Amino acid sequence: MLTLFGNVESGNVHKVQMVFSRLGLPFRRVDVRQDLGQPRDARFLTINPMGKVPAVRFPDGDVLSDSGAILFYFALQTPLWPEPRRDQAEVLRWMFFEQYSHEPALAVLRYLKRFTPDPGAHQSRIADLVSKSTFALGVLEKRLAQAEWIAGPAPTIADYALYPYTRWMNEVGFSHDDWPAISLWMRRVEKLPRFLPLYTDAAREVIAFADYFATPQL
Ligand SMILES: N[C@@H](CCC(=O)N[C@@H](CS)C(=O)NCC(=O)O)C(=O)O
Repeated sequence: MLTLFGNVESGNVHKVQMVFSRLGLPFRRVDVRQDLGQPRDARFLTINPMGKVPAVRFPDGDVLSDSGAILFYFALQTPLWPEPRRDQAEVLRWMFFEQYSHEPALAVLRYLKRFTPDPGAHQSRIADLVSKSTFALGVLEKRLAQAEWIAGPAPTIADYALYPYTRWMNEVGFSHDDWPAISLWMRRVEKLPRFLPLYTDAAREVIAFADYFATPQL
């Protein structure tokens, strides 16, 4: 069985859970918690030397990390990855936007506001991230006012990549009501087959960090 390393508070991990759920792929999850510094724990660095979740371990021991690479790997030859070359480039264009302009603003803002003990100590950084998040949401709003799905006529992994941190905008001070096209798109995503809501788990089994590394199994 596949093993997913990560936790349910992470949007990058949730993207992978959503796609596994959509594709009906069974997996177990090893709970790797950022709040405990576990992605940088020496034991986890033997799994992903980049020190980040998500990572996926295949039954033969091979490990693939980074949400975009994982989504691509599993979406190939499914309807979530289009055939025409230009459409493939469009999916990548939005996934790169997510990783460079969207997630570094919205996810880091959420981290500072929700998971640091004193968000007040980060006020100027927070102000900068609010501005960058507003811009990124504006880009999405314009796109989704003209298109039903992020990267073309049908849902792709770009929609899954952009959903979690966009949906969590309300955790960092934005209101869904101010972004009507994004809100309609989120509802469309939520109606896709086997949609997995945020903070829920599609794993068959959840293994605690210490237990997994006491007796690592493939
Ligand atoms: N580009 C990576 C980013 C992954 C990432 O930033 N993961 C965070 C959790 S959402 C993490 O593991 N942070 C731990 C750390 O930086 O120590 C991806 O999309 O998978």
